Amino acid sequence: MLTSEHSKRLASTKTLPIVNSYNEWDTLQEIIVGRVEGACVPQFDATIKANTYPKNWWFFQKYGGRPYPQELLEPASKQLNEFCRVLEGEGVTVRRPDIIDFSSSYKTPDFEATGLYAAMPRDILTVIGNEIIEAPMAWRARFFEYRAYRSLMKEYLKQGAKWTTAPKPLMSDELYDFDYPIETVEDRHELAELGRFVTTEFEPCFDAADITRCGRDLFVQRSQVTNKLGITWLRNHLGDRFRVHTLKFQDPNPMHIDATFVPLRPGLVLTNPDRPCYQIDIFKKAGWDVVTAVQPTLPDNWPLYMSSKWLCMNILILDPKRVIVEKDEEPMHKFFKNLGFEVIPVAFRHVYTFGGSFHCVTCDIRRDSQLEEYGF
Ligand code: DAV
Repeated sequence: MLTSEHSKRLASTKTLPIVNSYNEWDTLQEIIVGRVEGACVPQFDATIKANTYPKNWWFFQKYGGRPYPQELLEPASKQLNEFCRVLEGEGVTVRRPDIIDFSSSYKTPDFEATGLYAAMPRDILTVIGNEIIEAPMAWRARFFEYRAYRSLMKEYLKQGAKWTTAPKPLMSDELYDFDYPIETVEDRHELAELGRFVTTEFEPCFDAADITRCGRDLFVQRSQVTNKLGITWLRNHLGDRFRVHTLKFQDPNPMHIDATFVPLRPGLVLTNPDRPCYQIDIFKKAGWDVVTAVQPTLPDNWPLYMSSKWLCMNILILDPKRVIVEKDEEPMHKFFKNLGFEVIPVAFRHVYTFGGSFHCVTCDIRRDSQLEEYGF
């Protein structure tokens, strides 16, 4: 645990602004939970190929551009609703995006595509203090995803939030490496080591889920969907009040940091045993304890088209004592209890099939926190 010496209050807030969150662990008051209604399978292009495994390509080839099969949508929608009910029972205000038909096609001067979903608000939105930032995501299927959140954004704006949209990428062909070779995991390892990804540096792009927040210090990774220019935009935008650090992991296929590296509370970070962090000394020097996640329990035949079994790490922290963990990840329950957490189990595996778990499907709007620093 960190002592008060490591945790320095930088500002004090009496009444919390409507949008207010500086980290992943302070007491949660309001949250957006995504939805799968209207979801469309993305068309199979270079970016989808780079983030999925060959054994799943048939799914995108068969359904790309069409609504998700009903038999996948229904159980996921039920689990999301139950998750909302649990959050409300824990005293959290839950908001949902609008329902949009993501299968309608669109054409810009640079490309044509169909959409994806509003299931993963963590990918598109990040809250830093009282500012909510819409991320310039890299997938063409996500160009118009912001539309599902506009009702909420306008509402938060009227209640005093600072609302920012990062420069929208053109998503012209120059943003992508169409020759990115990805037939094998070895290819991917080699390319990731070289810092080569399916997105180029043509223009800034990032997914908000590649950022994790520890007060004044934000940690971001270069991934298949977040480029260096995107990180530069974020750093320049946030200015001197924040420090944006880039982390790199031994990961053949980085996309979103929240099943790789998860700060749990001041002085404690959860890491992925398959994806060691090259800069872990930043945390050790700051006096943080580093703990490694235990093995996931998801069966090999579970349909996971866009993510990995490490979704077991994609937990949601309600406050430094309470954490939501997937119901069947029993080794993780034990692990969190040993760390002093009360575990709230919620069944969520049908949502996994859409590519995320509790952290991915949410965007915390308000936590009872203020800007602090934690020893970095
Ligand atoms: O398996 O690392 C996790 C997050 C996807 N939104 C993975 C992906």
